[in-house]
Parts: sequence; structure tokens; C-alpha cells
Amino acid sequence: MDGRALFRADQPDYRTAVDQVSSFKFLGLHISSDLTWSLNSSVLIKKAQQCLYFLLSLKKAYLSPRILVNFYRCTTESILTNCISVWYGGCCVADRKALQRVENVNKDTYLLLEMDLKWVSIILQLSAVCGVSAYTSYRYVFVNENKNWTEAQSYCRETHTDLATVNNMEEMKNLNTTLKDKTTSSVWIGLNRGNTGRWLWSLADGGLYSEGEEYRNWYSGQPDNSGGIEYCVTMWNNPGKWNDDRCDKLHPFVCYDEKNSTHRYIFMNETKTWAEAQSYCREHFTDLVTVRNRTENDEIWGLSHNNDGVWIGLFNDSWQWSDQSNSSFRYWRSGPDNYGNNGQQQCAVVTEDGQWTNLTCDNKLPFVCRQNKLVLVNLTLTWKEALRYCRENYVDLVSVHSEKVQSWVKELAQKASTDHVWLGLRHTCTLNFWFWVSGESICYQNWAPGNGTRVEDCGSGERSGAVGSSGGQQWVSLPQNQQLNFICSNY
Ligand SMILES: [Ca+2]
Repeated sequence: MDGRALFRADQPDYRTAVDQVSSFKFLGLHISSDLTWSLNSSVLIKKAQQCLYFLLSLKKAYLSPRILVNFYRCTTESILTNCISVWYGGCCVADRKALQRVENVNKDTYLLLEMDLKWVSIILQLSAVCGVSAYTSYRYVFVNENKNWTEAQSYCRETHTDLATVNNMEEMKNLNTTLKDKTTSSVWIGLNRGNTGRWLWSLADGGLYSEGEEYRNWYSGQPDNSGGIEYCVTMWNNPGKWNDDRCDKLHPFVCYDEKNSTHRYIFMNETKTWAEAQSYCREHFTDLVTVRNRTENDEIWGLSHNNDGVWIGLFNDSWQWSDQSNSSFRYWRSGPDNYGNNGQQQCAVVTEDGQWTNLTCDNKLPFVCRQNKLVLVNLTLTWKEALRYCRENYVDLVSVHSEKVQSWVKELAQKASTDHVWLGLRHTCTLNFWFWVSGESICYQNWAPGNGTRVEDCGSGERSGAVGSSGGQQWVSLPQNQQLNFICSNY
């Protein structure tokens, strides 16, 4: 079709320019008459510089590296990619330099934080959901270097918290998960033999006994440690009195089942050594039975009349934890030899089958440390100094995002030398809200009355959050220049 036929004499001729402009904007794109794209580049560079300003502001507000990286990726990165791939060739020299400057600053931020990148998406997913956290107060760290037990202990104390303590079966499972596929040899844990034997219950449950509550029902003249080898306890039929006995003798036994509220005690009418009985009860129920008072003793005795005795969960050993934990949890591979105070093999390892045995302490072996999530730092610093200290030596100032974390924080804060202890809790006067510097959502709050919920007094500068080291141990808002102990997170 011939377009010219459509033009009539009274209409303008569209083939000649009506009005010439040096540039115009079309679909967000600046097109200039000389087709150099330079106007478009300078507009984008200005945008990138604005983003840079906000990035620096966020950095000044002590927001976490994770948030900074995320901000960078969402804003500046896309602009830069656009500029560099499409427009850079057409930029004038000044614009290229400006672009390079923006890019350099961003790259510094970006490189510093690169390690965090892989976590960004995970963190975002987690932080969107309040109250769902699988945090534990510690983690096990496997160290694949051969050291004797004492060297391993020093290493763990310097680098983490201490050699590994195992307080219960759940922690033992965590430990074995940590070791899975990592080693083919035995590894040291933080248990070694001391000089003083004491009576302990097989079921290591801190909540089972209250402080100072200790029921014993020994038969007259017992425990006598006859022959120096009686480290396990039976209940006799006379009536229900206890005797210390050789752990390798065969007796029926009583298991405890914590899941069964009506039949907690199970009498097993087959004979085993104490260690075999312990394994059997742990496998099928909870553990060998614990006896906390006369009522429980009567109930157990009622099930298990036996003149020669039935095993209960009480045993004697002198093993002690490197970190002073008083946990009575033991997971020996072969029982009786490991009880008592004999032999040269004074240090404990986890073997390939995931249970424990004892070796001479000068063996050179890999080992497992235990690292607590939170660390109280006994220096007295301002909030800003504390933040810098945590970020340089650990990971960050602590975020208290659940009641569980608050309970760990309370316990640590009680050991502080100052009235309050800094948390990673920060107030912004500009925007008037509180946030965790690590970027966790504020889902959980534990403010002391009159703190955190009102408009803050910004007269003497920014304010930060601290927890009390005694009393109700709730959070308070304090001027950032106070000098306090503080709690860092290790991971
Ligand atoms: Ca005895």
C-alpha cells in the first residue's frame, strides 16, 4: 500500500520533523538525538548513587550484613548490571568514572559480606515466621587434628567453649550426627576419670531431682564396696533396701518409661549385667529406674520381690566433665569395666559405633569441642564498642528472639559484673522504632514496664537495649554510652 496516498493537503506531512528535541523519555528509557545513551547513563548513575547513600545510612544504623547485602542486591546491583552491560560503552568519561566509584564502594560492601550471601534466602524465609526456631544453646564442632586429651582440651577451651559434654541421649544423637562420615577413628570427648567416686542415676535428667533432694535406702552396712569392685546397685527383698553389687553379676531389673503415665515402672524378669540392663531399658523404654522417694521405692519393690536383688539405675563412678557439668549421662560400649576407679585408661572417647570407651589419655586422636551459642563478655564497653567487639571476635551482639534465648541470656547475665548487660537491641530516633541489629524479626518482647513501648528520649543520643543481671531480668532502654558487660553470639 502506498502511504503517500493517505496524506491530504490540509494535514501536516509526518515525514518531516515537526519539533526536534535533544532527548525524550520512552518506556523509562532516555533516548537522545545523537543516540549516545549518555543521558540515560547519567540518570541511572544518579539512581545508583542514591542507593549508595541509603546503603551507607543502613550501615550507620548498624543493620546486619545480611540486610545490607539484600538491600544491595535488590537495588544497586540491578542498576549497575543494567548500566554496565548495555550503556557503559556509550558513557562519557565523567560518567564512567562516577559509575566506577559507585561500583567500587558497592563492591567493597559486597565482598566483605559475600560469605553471608548463601544464607540470605534462608534467613529471609526464617525471619518471616515468628516463633519457629530450632536453635539449641550449643553445637558440637569436630576437629580433625590428632592431639592427646589435654592438648585437645586446651584447643577447645581457646577456640570454642570446652571439650564436648554430653548431657543426655538427645545430645548424644546430635554428637553422633556431627561425627557422621567424618572420621574412622575414636574421638576424644570431655570426660576423664577423677579421684572421687560418687553415686549417680543412669537417667540424667536435671529436672528429675530438685536441688538437695537425694533419696537413699541402703540396707544396714551397705554400701560396703565388698572386694573394692561394687559399683552398681540392686534392690533387695527385705523390704526394698539397697545393696551395692558387682556390675557384671546377673540380676533381673526395673526399667522406667517416661511416656507411660500409668505404668511407669516395668519389671523385667530376665537376668542381665547392669550395663546390659541399662542398654535394654534405654532401647525399649527410657532408662533404668530412678528412685526419688519412699513412695516410688515401695511401688518398685512391690513389682519386683526378689531375694537376690534387682538392678536399679544407681551406679558409682569418678568420671568428671571437663566443663564442670555434673551430668550423670554415660554411654559406655561395654559396661562394667568402665565403672570404678581402676586402670590406666583415664580418658573417654566416642568409638566408631557411636558409644564410649576409655583409653590412655596420651593417645593422639581427633576430638569434639562444644561451642555455646552465647558468650558473656566481662569487659565494660559502650554499646557501639560492644557491637564492634562481638562482630570482630564472635558473630554479633545477641538477638533475643524467643523465650528460650531469653532464658539462656538470663542465666549468662547473672554472672555479669554490671547491673545490666547489652543486647543487640537498637533504637532509631529518626524512625522511632526498636530493631535487632542481626536482622531478626522482633517477634518476642520482654520489656520492663515503662521501657521500649513509649516514645524514647533521644536528647542524649541514640538508645540501646540491655537486660538486667538480676531481679526480673527484663529489657530496659539505656543511653548507648553507658559501659556494660555484653553477650555475643557465636553462630
Ligand atoms: Ca555390697
